[in-house]
Amino acid sequence: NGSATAKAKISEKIPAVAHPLAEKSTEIASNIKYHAEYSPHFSPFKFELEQAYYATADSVRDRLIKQWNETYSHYHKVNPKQTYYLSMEYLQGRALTNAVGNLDVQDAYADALKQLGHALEDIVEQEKDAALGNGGLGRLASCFLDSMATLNLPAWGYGLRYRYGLFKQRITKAGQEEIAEDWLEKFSPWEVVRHDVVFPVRFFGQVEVHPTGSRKWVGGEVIQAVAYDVPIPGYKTKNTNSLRLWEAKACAEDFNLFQFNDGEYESAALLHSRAQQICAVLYPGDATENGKLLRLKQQFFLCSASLQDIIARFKERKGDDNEIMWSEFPSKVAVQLNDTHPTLAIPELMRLLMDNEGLGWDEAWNITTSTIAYTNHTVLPEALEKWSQAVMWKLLPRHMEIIEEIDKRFIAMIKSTRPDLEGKLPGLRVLDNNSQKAVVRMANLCVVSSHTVNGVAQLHSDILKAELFADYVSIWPGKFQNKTNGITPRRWLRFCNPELSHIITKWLKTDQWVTNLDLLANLRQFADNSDLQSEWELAKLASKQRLANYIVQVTGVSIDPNSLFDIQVKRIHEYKRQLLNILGAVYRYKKLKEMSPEDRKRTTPRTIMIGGKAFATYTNAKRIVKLVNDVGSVVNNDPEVNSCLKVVFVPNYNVSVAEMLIPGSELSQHISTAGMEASGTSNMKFALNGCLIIGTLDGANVEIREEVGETNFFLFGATADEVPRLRKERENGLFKPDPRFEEAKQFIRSGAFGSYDYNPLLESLEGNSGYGRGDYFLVGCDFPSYMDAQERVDEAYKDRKRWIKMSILSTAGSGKFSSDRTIAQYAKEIWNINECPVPSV
Ligand code: B1N
Repeated sequence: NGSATAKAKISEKIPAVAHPLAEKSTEIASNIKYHAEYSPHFSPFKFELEQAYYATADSVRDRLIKQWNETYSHYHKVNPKQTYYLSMEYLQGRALTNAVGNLDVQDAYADALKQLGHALEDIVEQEKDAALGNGGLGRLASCFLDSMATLNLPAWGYGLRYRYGLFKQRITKAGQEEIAEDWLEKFSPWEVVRHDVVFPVRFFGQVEVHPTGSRKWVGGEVIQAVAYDVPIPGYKTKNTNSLRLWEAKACAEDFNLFQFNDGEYESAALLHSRAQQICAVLYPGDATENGKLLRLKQQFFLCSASLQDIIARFKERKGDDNEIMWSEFPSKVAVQLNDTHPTLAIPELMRLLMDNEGLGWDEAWNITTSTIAYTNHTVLPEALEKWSQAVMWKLLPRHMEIIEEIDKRFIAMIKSTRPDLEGKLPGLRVLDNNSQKAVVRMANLCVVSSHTVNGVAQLHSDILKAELFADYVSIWPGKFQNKTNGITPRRWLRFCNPELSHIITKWLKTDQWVTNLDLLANLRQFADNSDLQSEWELAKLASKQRLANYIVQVTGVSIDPNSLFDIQVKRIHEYKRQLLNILGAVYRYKKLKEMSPEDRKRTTPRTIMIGGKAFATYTNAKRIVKLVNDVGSVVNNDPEVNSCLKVVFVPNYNVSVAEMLIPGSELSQHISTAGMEASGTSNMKFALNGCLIIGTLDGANVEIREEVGETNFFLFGATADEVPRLRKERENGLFKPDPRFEEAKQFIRSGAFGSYDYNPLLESLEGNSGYGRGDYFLVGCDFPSYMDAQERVDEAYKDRKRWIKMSILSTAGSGKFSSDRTIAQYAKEIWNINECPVPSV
């Protein structure tokens, strides 16, 4: 890049006098320049893209810190009830665009950077994604933080500061390769270490019983949790909340100088290296668990540090009479568990209240159960966490005592109040001593100990109530709720799709939709207006062009912006059925090959893009990645079909890639086996950006279809209540595969896409029994209706006006899926908290 050196000098005309909260672009430019010169991260006076990014981020951070401190003091003064969201995952993505957008200084910063020889679009690209999560569950947590701040809610996130986030995916001839993602390689300008916020967290050890009968956990190893805070600005509001990420550290005393001087370097620093392991990597599973001690340590580390911090804050904010009123704890604190991963918060809160604060069981139990609420995110049996009791006794002996007591009291309660359920106790208990390995069932512990349990879409919550938690519902009918997921309209429309945003604002004559997404419904009245339609089409085309440029840059495949852009991006999992998609593509390719050139010209040209990461040890998922790439290599290099079909695997799908793909999409696939995807959230992002959905009646698809209208949704496939019968029928050999399905599989087997052995993958769709075999996910059953729906898509796309209208109606129907709506419901119906806006003085 020849102009880089020309840009590399900081404009000499601009003085480095910094007003940290400058409003005018020239002052902002001098502020950025100040940071470039005086911040110690780089040699001074070098001002290439990277230095410019860090200097810009530092300048933006100054603004955030001011609001952030004001927010903390305001909450401290008002002392409202506050929510603490506990999550092992946050998928924050990049922060710069979001920060300048929420602060409403985007134009001023763009202008300032221009004066300094840079474009804001290039600067934001310098930032590495903070990928401290795996997929939907982690991204949901990040959308929730954005909405909590925007709604001025006193609500924070707690998580872990993983050194390495989700792996980077590289595609080679062999398929997916995982590379460690060093997001902190240089440093993150968005985090502030709080050297004064440090809590000890113990592992192992034993329980000491005092003559008074009180119990205390002692011995073992103690590791320090240090707070790193990330500011979470709300959109056009002063409220700036915190995401507090814990990092593990050993004490200086733990370093054994004697051993070190004896040359035993490794053992001298044993505890230091153990501490480092705790936050070294994000657990790379999504919906699967493998019982690793380190994962359990991570979970406890998050829970213990966060609860000690919460209790310390509660004590600090005690009333004038200086007395700590523990009974008031639940009216000051709400704790939300993001799935069962932070379940240990339950016994840890009990332990802290009883052993440290001297409360009795009943009082501690009342406080705990009125403080904690639990969100379930999956019904997949392999994702329901179970921890070995033996491992737990070793690592957390005091917590196991408490869990045993919870289990014992639950049994007693059932026996005395619900004798009819006694026969079901083995399945309802927290402890499972029946199976070969005695385990703790974390979901059961959560249900028994929470005041509220919720699912993440209506269908999912209904399934929880009817199946997984049915007997608990009969015990506590009022405990179970639904909170349909949502996404933040800031990141997922306003900032990632400025073209469409401007059109919406123009036609609605207001930009209020950014914080009141229901206003999008007013677009319906213009859906037939040809002016809006042509503006809409142009905006889509611009995003498609941008996406096409990106695709050729990362894959070398050039795609045609006039073809139908069809996208499926999500973690690779058999239940999400990327196989159904690629088998459909294979069949389409085969038919195109068989057609006459004239017939081929009459087809709807398509670009099928598939992206997502496979869990490193999930063999079939990795085979799917390989298959998509192999199909792409053949199809994209076949001159006969080249103008009608492309198949692209989009590498390294992450938040930033999503921000590029979603605005450029026209059709997206949400095609999981009904009943298996708890909600899905990318479906909402696509619909919001005017992308039509081809999908099953699963998760939030059901509600999206209701909102956008059934004529604007390409529905196919079995429903959740048909699935058990269809599986049975397969087992009994009653399933007759569609000839198109057989043809697609046979084509792969014929070696049309190379010599890799796809038999094991294809066999998972055949046979008639067993999990993972016998087509458990019903790809074969749904194939014909899927292909029919795809034909309806091709037909619909030929009528551009009709398609654009459907696209407008899709956006217009997406208002419900704002995470602002979701969070407002949590605040009112679960947390019982109120907004606490920071006054603008
Ligand atoms: O949570 C999302 C939902 O939209 C998705 O449908 C759901 O699949 C996802 C173990 C999970 N459920 N369970 C997980 C993540 C990590 C892990 O180690 C399970 N992720 C979901 C948001 O509600």
